[in-house]
Amino acid sequence: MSVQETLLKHLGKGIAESSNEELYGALLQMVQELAVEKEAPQEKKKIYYISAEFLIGKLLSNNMINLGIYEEVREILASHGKDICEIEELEPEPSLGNGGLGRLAACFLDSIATLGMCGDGIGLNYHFGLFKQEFENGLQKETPNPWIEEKSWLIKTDVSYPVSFRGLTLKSRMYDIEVTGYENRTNKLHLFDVDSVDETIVQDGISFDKEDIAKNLTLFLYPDDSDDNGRLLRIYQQYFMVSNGAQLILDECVERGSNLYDLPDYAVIQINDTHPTMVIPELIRLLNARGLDMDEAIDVVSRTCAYTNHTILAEALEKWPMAYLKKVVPQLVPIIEILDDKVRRKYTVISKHSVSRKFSEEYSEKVNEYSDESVAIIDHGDVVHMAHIDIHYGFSVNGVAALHTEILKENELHSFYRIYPEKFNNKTNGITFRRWLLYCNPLLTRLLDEQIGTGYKKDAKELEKLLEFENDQKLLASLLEIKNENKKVLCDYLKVSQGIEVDPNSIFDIQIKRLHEYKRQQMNALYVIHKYLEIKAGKKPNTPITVIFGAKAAPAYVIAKDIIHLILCLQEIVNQDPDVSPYMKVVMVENYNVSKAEKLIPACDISEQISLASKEASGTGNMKFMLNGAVTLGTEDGANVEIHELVGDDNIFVFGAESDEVIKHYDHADYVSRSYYEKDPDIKAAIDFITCEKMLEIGQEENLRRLQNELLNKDWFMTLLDFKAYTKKKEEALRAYEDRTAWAKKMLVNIARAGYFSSDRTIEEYNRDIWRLKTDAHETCQ
Ligand code: 26R
Repeated sequence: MSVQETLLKHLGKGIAESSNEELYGALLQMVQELAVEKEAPQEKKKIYYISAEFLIGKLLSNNMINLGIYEEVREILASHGKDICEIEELEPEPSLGNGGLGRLAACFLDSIATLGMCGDGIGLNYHFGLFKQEFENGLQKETPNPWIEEKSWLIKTDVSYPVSFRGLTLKSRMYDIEVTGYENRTNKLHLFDVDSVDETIVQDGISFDKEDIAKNLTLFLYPDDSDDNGRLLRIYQQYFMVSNGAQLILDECVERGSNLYDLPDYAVIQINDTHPTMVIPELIRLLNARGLDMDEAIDVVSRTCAYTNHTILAEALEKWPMAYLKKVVPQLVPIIEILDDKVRRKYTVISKHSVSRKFSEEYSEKVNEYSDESVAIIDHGDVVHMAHIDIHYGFSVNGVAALHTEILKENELHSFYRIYPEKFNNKTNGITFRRWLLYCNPLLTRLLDEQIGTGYKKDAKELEKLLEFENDQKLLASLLEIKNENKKVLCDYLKVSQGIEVDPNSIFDIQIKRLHEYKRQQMNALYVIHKYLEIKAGKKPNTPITVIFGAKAAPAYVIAKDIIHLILCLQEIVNQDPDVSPYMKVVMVENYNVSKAEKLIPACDISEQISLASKEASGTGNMKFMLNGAVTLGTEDGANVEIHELVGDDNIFVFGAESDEVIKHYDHADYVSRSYYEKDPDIKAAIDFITCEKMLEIGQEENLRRLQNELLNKDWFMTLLDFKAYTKKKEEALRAYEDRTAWAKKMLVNIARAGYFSSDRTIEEYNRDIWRLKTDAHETCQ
């Protein structure tokens, strides 16, 4: 049956006569069917990517692209007067992740299927995704974000497992989402849920009764990477996820022929940060129950699990109080104690709080000193270090960018690196080009197709063919034209969605990511103030600039919310000021999410990647911008370092203290932000402005003063240290933009060198170094 016939079958009436809602429903069913047809046989060994977050975004267009029917469907609809973009808008976005970690997991599933590998995702079916953000009186307000509708991508299965907590056993329900590979097989994302979850217990905003586990277990995605709220519920969620995952994995492996002693030949489990770490003790428990003795179970699990670290921020490194684990999952406690005991037995214990400076014979040559308790699993008898379980009882530990992995080895996880150097490896992150180029930037995609052929879609390195055209005036002009078109589309969208008018001929400078002090949106905001004051004083830029932000703050993260308030106040002051608004506009995009990113990224000129060096593990937005022809303004942090190496000094704007210097400041505790304020009049003026009369007229004094104090007296992420270098570099970038041809060349080099950041490359490396699945010679089960 042709695509058109299938669509008509599902519609039951003519296309022109159907509403967009009806078309959406029919397309969803059709795509679902086509995806199922591409499910491939299970191979002997399989990768299970287990993650508390899968920020998959909308799936309709993505799946149609991967199934190779997008263009055809678009044309069929158009020939009946229907606009595919309007239909796409009807799909609710599944926001089952907070940010980079969740989006990375989604890109990885796409690449695993695209590379024809047998591998599924395992996670939770949150009924409400990350909260919806609304701005009210210049402040962030959080509201629930439902995404499950009658017609949805979720396929209800009859797979169910018992999961026991202290005094409570729940029966799970597995839902599946088809994961289509680009012109390749379909895999699955398994999302576990409980039937008893009750959406009606949500009252005003996003608050709900945290005690009633049967009703709230999978109600919400944990929205905080910063506070203590709902920590117990978080442990319930994590255990529910891993217990279901472990039971599913064991059942599947047995079905494929495993006798459990050979589990590592049948499964590899990639643990996405520490959120799924309890899968290790849970698997050990289950294997033990199925007849393996404790040592055998530990050995088997240790050869099956691999761990990825995504952050060095102390507050994000999970440590669960033993008391909490005893309260929620007492069955894991004796196992964790054994795991801890085994680690401790490798050392000579010299006091209650410190294990020896020396390893027992086995390790004494490798290690002769390390800091107290630094590698223990249970700290001071009452706190469990989740990452330590992963490192001791997994076979691989990886960071997500070259610099990040070096920092793990040399600083954060140094004692572990000395014990297990062979476990450490780097896997620089990547992004799926299907969503972040083919889908979101059709104009650029078409130009590339014409210019270098379509091979780059399967082999991203082929983008380098563009380099031959570095001096091709026609191509350079096309790149500028496409950027301009994309900017116009964004302008229309901003006008309609937020009523803000911006000039498509201005420079689009964009910073979109979660709001966090280390990412330093506050530094960008201080630049806006600085520029505002300059324009007021008569120093007008040649080309106007539009500074665009998009960010959600964790509901309990006070300073992050103050920074949003600052930006919203600046948006009002700058845009309303007739002296300034012709030269500069500020836009804070409401409810930044994957769909908004798809609209913003293709329209960007300058990509803001300004985290304090050493703090951003990798970043992936930086890669998306580069691929779409934006030029990075950034610090030597995370994957920016690799972007810099790939494009060379002329095609990136790098500034600021480097990670060594930053780490020294922390070690010596010698950074004093106030001294920068006192010695530099520009810094002083910008900081003072935060609480000037104009600001207090429209803003909340409490929020603005608190933020100003924070910057002056604490500034933990060294905003003022880098501020001067930042403004200087930004001016340089703005000047460079004036030479259009030279700028177009920078765009070209960025696009051409972005191939390295395809998640296909990342996944190939995971497979080569960690998973070791067969991809060509197919070894199927039984
Ligand atoms: C457990 C809870 C407190 C929590 C902590 C931290 C929940 C979520 C996080 C998010 C962290 C781990 C995260 O998203 N890290 C990001 O991972 C991306 C993918 O590797 C990186 O690109 C990005 O630099 C990093 O911040």
